[in-house]
Amino acid sequence: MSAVIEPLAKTGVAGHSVPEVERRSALGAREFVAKYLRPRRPVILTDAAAAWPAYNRLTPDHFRRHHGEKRITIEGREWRLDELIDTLEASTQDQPGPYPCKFAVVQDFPELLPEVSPRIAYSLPDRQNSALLPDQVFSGVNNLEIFFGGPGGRFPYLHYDVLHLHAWITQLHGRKAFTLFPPDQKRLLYINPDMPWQSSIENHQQPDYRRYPLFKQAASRSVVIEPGETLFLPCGWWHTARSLEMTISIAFDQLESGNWRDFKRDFAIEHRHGRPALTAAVRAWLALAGPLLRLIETAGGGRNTHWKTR
Ligand SMILES: O=C(O)CCC(=O)C(=O)O
Ligand SMILES: [Fe+2]
Repeated sequence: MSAVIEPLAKTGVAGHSVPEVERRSALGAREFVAKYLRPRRPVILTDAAAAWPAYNRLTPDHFRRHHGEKRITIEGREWRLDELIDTLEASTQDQPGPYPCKFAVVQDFPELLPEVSPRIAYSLPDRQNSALLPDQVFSGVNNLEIFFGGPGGRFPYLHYDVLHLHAWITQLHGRKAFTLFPPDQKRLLYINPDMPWQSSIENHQQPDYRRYPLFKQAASRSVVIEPGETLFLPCGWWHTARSLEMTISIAFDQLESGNWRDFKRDFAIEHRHGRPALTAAVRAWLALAGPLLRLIETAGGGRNTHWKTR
């Protein structure tokens, strides 16, 4: 059965509509920065991951044959990867398999690192890899993940990526639909007060609009990412995803000068219930590190094409 794809754009209150997400190939680095990164405009890059050995090559069969014995725990149940892929392939839109099924590549699937290297050049610089920033700042952020999904698999909540990081998602296999809400739609998204980067709307892909009348007015745009394509999702863009068929995706985040200020604010919010002295010390350090990092980047630094493995 082919998947039903919802209308591409949902116009919001007062006719607000979200512009189409462009698909670009062979995009120049400067044009990427000027047209998409700085204005915080999403874009689909058709060839950003073309240098990866994995590009258009890693199929479910490949994982079944070469990594079938790998173990993964999803919602308390342990699976072998070959068994999980069989289950996902046999699932349907009406009876979806478990989702999300994901591994932290560096920690749990390091043999995949060469397959998804080098890091996509457009996603550099990345301050997550800077020796100036303690790893603890990024606790809870998985900086490189692989997702497996079957038809109908839905991401559980609407969100923007934690700490206002930019999100990058590359489809290794199969098509995935993303629904995107611009940052200014936040007031219509029923933000979870405890986790301000998440929406509290239940069953958000088919919500009960009587419970969430404002959500009905939110403007959004749906895009389908094809195998080999990469979605760049700027910080603060709310999103959710749905697997249209058997899919394998790679996801990671980026911190650079453009989202630094929002990152610092979200960091303070994230740690508001933590140890006050420690949080204050880290914030003071971040205030110093920002200008230093900018100097380093202006001189061409901070562009490590290796994934952060420490
Ligand atoms: O690919 C997906 O299901 C969405 C992933 C995502 O948005 C995330 O992990 O932050
Ligand atoms: Fe996300």
